[in-house]
Amino acid sequence: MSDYRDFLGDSYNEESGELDQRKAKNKALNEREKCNIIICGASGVGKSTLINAIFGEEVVEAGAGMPVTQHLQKVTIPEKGICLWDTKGIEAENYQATMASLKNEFRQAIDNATDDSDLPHIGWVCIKASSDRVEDRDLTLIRLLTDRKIPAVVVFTRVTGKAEREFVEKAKLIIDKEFKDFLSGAYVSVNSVPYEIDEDMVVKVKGLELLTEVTESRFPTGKKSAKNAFLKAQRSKVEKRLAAMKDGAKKWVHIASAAAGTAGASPIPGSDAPIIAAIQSTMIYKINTEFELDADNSKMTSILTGIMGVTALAQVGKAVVSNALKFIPGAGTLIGGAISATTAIAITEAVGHAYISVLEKFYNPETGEVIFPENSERIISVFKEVFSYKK
Ligand SMILES: Nc1nc2c(ncn2[C@@H]2O[C@H](COP(=O)(O)OP(=O)(O)OP(=O)(O)O)[C@@H](O)[C@H]2O)c(=O)[nH]1
Ligand SMILES: [Mg+2]
Repeated sequence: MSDYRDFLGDSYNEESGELDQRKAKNKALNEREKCNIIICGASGVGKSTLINAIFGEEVVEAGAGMPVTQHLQKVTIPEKGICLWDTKGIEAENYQATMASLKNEFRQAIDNATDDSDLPHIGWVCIKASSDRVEDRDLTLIRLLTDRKIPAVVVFTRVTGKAEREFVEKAKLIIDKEFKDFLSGAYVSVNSVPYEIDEDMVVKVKGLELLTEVTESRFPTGKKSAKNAFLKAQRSKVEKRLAAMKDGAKKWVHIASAAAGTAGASPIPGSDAPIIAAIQSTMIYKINTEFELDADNSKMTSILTGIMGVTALAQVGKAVVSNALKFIPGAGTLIGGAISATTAIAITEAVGHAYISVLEKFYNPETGEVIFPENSERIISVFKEVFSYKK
């Protein structure tokens, strides 16, 4: 069980009783579960389009692109907990030299990794279904992953019609000759953007949900947190996304409650309340992070203050609210006196679960996003409805 000091880190100043929101937010981002995905494929096969289709429009542009090397680019998106490795410049001409240098760069990137968080957890190898044949370079790319035992999914892109589907069937047979055991049927056909054949004939987007499902099934048992990070980040299966976000949030509620228990159990000069409020506020930042919600500081201040206001009475049970009522900037309004470990745990759990329900209420299943209303009062009033704490 972690001590409340570990949980708060340096975001909380015990002397002043202040919580640094920016630090709390960054700590939450840093401690988020993470997933690294390598997306391999020749130039123009639709890697970027696929990434945007799965993770949301803005991803490729939004990520801080770091051209690590000539043929590998790493795009890290902290708020989504993902890092995408994208292969670059794999053209038909001079492909032998290109592949040789990609292999080299890949080996270096892997050798330089200090731990698992620097390694690709899963790989997508993209092959354009409107190609004439499976190219050597495609097989080489799959081999790059198999050599490193990186679980892979072969993604056929631009599957828009019969000819493409026929290509896919033939390609699978060829690829299976070498990789059947390794891939065990992990082939997915997608059309990442609507394809207009004619004004009145459009091939819809398809295959994205299946790609998410197959990808999910490819994570080894030991890579649970990478899998969770992937499920939270993707937007093709919003119900899975919501479930993964809720699971992640619940884990933090559990950890925060235990931390609040350690605060309740420690002799703290003055009052426990500011620390418990700081723990609960930190927990709320963690939950926001799990839900990919980035509300600005002033909004979060009013939400946190509102929540602490609702729970202030609960924090001291039915006792008279002491006149030592203290306002902690960014942490909320609280009361003097000691709080027992049991009470601290129970209230923190109640606050956490209620806040998760609030986010769920504002979750839009169409877009997979939480959208808070302008008016924070509405958020607080939903919180009041769902908060239940019985002494
Ligand atoms: N219809 C259809 N078009 C696609 C699909 N994927 C990609 N495209 C189109 O193909 C073109 C190239 O796609 P990109 O996503 O830029 O390809 P890329 O693999 O990222 O290319 P590089 O970054 O240059 O290596 C774009 O015009 C896309 O709109 C698909 O699944 N269906
Ligand atoms: Mg691209």
